[in-house]
Amino acid sequence: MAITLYDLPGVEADRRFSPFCWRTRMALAHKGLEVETVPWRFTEKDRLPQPNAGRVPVIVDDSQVVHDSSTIAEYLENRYPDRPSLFPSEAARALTRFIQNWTETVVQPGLIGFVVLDIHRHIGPEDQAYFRQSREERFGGKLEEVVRDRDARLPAFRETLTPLRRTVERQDFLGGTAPAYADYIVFGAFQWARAISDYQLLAADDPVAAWRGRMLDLFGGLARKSPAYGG
Ligand SMILES: N[C@@H](CCC(=O)N[C@@H](CS)C(=O)NCC(=O)O)C(=O)O
Repeated sequence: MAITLYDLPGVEADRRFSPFCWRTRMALAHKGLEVETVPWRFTEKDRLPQPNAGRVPVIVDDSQVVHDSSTIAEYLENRYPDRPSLFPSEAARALTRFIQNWTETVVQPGLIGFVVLDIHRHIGPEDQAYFRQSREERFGGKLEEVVRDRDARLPAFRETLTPLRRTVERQDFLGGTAPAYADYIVFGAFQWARAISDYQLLAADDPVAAWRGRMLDLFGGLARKSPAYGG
């Protein structure tokens, strides 16, 4: 039976943009597991299966409900040990935490400042007021103000990607010759931006863009085929 994934859509049900859900989506594909996705909007807290933390991803596998992308990755690894591994060694599993923390403290906070207004523009109208209010509280200002100087901030943002750039110009994936869960964590952030915004975050000749292209090609072009405004 297919695993059910609750996933965040834009105004169109098939535009999936959550960075955390993309981690799970890629992890399920890596394991070769069948998935049925359920579009879930920010304001539909009551529609999530229990237990949950009011956030997606949430998966249902048989009757087992698992939430939080990291917990889901661990669950899939333990439940399906004979499928391709998300963490090719114990060391990889430990080092993936560093990648996750870097993504969540540097990459994602950097990215949101470029795309937050586009998210507001492209989510369902029923979610717009909630999104604006919750994010303006978080940023302490209007979404329009948050993105206003984004062109000026772009060089500094690109500079923060140096550790990733210096890695993927020497090897195809963070996992080495093959992708691993660490790649899906970082890729989720870029796919988030790409799905919901046409803002060009990466220069065409950036090795990070080449790596992102390799990620887009995985699993028969799973992410590339998904609706996106970005290239
Ligand atoms: N730590 C969680 C974070 C999940 C998360 O923040 N998801 C966002 C979507 S990208 C969400 O559901 N937000 C609900 C809200 O803001 O109300 C994970 O790794 O799964």
